[in-house]
Amino acid sequence: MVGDIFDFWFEHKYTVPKGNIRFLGKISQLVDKGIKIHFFTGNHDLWMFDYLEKEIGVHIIRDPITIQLNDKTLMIGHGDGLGPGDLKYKFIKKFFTNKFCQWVFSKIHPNISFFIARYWSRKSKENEKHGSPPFLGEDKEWLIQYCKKQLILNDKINYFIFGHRHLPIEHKINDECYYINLGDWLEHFTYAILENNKLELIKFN
Ligand SMILES: [Mn+2]
Repeated sequence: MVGDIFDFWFEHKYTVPKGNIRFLGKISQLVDKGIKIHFFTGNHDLWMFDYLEKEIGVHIIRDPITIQLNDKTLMIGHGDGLGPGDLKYKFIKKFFTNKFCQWVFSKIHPNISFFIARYWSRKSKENEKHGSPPFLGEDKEWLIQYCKKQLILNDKINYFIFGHRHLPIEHKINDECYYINLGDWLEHFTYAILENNKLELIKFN
């Protein structure tokens, strides 16, 4: 799961956010069956600390990783703050991930801190809706720019898999390499499967 699973998530010492119970129950069920589940943190839920690892047994990953699956090399991540642009977010992320800032935030009464966070989350989503046309083209898609830069460092990567863009994308970078955006599960219902050494973007019916 490549991040932004929750609209906003924060763990206090003795409490976690209301809601999400059925989803967390389903995930627990899968983990109990022995299925390994990896949660990448997104910009909406980067405050998943160790609760979900301890309580449910998912594995939390905070930065993009490069792994080998079968014969393919994959780079997987959420995709926030990668590539050129988005300087405001890149700056704010330093505070979001700062331990002291997190401590201060945790001291605010949750009725207030969650109100602020949810208001902000809603606002950023509205901006995205107004501001983002379907596919901006190679030059303007920050994640494609990021993939191309990464390919210079490691030309073995076959698939770059990200979320964050909320748009299912299968974009060929070269004969050996694709950028895949998993889309979402609220509007597009898309996910990817790697089978027989081929990665496919699939729509859940
Ligand atoms: Mn995101």
